[in-house]
Amino acid sequence: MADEKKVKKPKVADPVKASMDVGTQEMLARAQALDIETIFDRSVKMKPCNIGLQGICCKNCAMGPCRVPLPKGGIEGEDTRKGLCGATANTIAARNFARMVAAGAAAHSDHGRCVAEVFLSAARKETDAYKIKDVNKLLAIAPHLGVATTVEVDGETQDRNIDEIALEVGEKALNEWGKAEGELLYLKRAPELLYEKWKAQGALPRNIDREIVEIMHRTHMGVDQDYKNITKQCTRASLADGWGGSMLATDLQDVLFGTPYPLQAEANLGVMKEDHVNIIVHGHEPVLSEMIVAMSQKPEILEYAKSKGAKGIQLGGICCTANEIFQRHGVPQAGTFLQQELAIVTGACDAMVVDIQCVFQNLANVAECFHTKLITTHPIAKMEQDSVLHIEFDEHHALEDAEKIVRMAIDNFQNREQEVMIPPYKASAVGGFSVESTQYHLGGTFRGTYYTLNDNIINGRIRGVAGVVGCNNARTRHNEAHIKVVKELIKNDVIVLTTGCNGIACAMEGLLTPESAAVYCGPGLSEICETVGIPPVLHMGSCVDNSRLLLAATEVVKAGGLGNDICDLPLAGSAPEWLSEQAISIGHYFVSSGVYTIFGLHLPTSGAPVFHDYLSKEMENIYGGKWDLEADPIKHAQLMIAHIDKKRAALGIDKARDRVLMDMASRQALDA
Ligand code: XCC
Ligand code: SF4
Repeated sequence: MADEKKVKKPKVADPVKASMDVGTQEMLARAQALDIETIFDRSVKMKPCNIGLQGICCKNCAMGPCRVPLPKGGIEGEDTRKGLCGATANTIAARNFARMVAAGAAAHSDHGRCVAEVFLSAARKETDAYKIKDVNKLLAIAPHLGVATTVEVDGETQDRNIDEIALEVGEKALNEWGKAEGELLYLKRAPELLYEKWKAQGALPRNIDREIVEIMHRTHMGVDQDYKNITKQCTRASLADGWGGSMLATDLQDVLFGTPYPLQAEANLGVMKEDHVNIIVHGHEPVLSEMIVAMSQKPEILEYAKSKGAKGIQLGGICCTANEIFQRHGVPQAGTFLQQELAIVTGACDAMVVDIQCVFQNLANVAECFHTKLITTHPIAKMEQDSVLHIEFDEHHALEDAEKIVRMAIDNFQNREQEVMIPPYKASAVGGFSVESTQYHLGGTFRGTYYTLNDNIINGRIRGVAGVVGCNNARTRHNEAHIKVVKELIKNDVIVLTTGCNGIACAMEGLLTPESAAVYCGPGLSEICETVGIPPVLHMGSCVDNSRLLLAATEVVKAGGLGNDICDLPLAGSAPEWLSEQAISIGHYFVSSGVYTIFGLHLPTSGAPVFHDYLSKEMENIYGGKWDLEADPIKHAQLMIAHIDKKRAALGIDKARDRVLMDMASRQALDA
């Protein structure tokens, strides 16, 4: 018929190309069958802007956006590209990069501030919901904030009252965000040489907020137009994140909710249960999720769930909320960043509770296709869609808020309309490797230091240490680069410390189990894992917990025998599938702390080769760390290993490793 137009089928993603995870593929196929669009489909429909991707589009004033594309064959001779005001490609890319650092540092640090505020209410006893749980950790961090843990009474030294210490720690901590004078107190926790480098460069952060504000000022039209000077401010702001906002977040969370110790759980969408009320918590701040965990274990709440026909309540986490409650309570990880929509597509998600960061606005559209209640909880993170509920969470009535949310999920259990389809895949995972618990594991009860780890690095059983962290990115196959990079590293005897969505990806792949060592590791690392009983990939928490990696590296320096600074260590950092501005801030504080740091995909610096070279070559001469980029996961891991070997050679311990491998080979020959 004439008026019957041919309807073009919308372009959708190929599930197998979209993710390496079978459960994810199945859920994506289900979403497509139900005509529900997800991020995977949008990623094949919409191309990224190639100029923005290279970091060379400036929209910092109304005369722009000024775009300064890099010619295909690069630039020979003078680079004459300029914006209207004359800003060069280097200035434009550096300013954009700096604004990413500012946003990332702001996100982590504002999270930290929120925790500090809750901490202070707990110390002031204004809330019943939050208490000082880990007194040892409180006593351990107090001196770093200049808080005394003992008092003199009649010439005698006595232990100071815990409540008093907590109060002063809370006040001193909160002061770090906006104090008028001085420098961040935690900087002195770094190796002395590193601290001196920062000082000599004039890169010591003064307070957390100020460095972020200063980036916004400096990158305003017509202010800082020297990419090196802008980069220095990136260092200051990112250090205020890593050694400031993030580290305070980690520490205060540990004091309030407990320092993680190894425990076991499961990971992937298969942790959801058809006959249970499923509550998915997603976002970052454990302030909320801790209360939901506590509430969902209460006998009267479980009774209520049963009265509605459910067998119980199943919690699951997405993104860093998953990491937080996994490392402290063994709550299963339902999935990474890219699986958030798919948790709803199971049809079994009775409530998804979100707070801040990494939450897709499209969750609202997906939730509308099911019975799922989508609940925002944070005053700074709402959604425009009418279907989204907002239950504002406040530490002064936290338990009441959590109860309201959990009861709402339970009430919703009977409203499931669509057929439930939970992909039956999950893996077992061991997590909870804080700096403190790793110390215990590696050193034993009596030693309790990193000496044993150093020893095994020196004798070559462990070739080096890698921090592999960060997000998923819909522009690349879900989890594939994460897993390939990590497997290549452990195969080469490099022990991996993981956080963020990489941690969840590794959990889903079964790499967080001690048993995986025998399957995937080289002989040296496999031997260590077997002897100590640890997985080859140690889960150290969420994005803010990258601060644990900084402190672990510092402990290794202190334990001796591997140089005097973080940059001397056979250590490398990686974010194979990065996406967020937070990742740029993390990358930059790792680099500024002396770590060789490599990202996958692309970096928003490629359009300004001189600025890119400054980050990836010259920065090494200042702090000993540098940026690098490699999209191919195997080459990416090999670059990390090459850096580790370079450091081993500089330390004069490369020979030891040759011997170890020969020993292993001859032993295997004997066995055969
Ligand atoms: Fe977000 Fe922290 Fe990235 Fe995952 S990893 S996508 S920031 S949840 Ni930090
Ligand atoms: Fe263009 Fe300069 Fe304005 Fe940026 S600041 S948009 S380069 S005129």
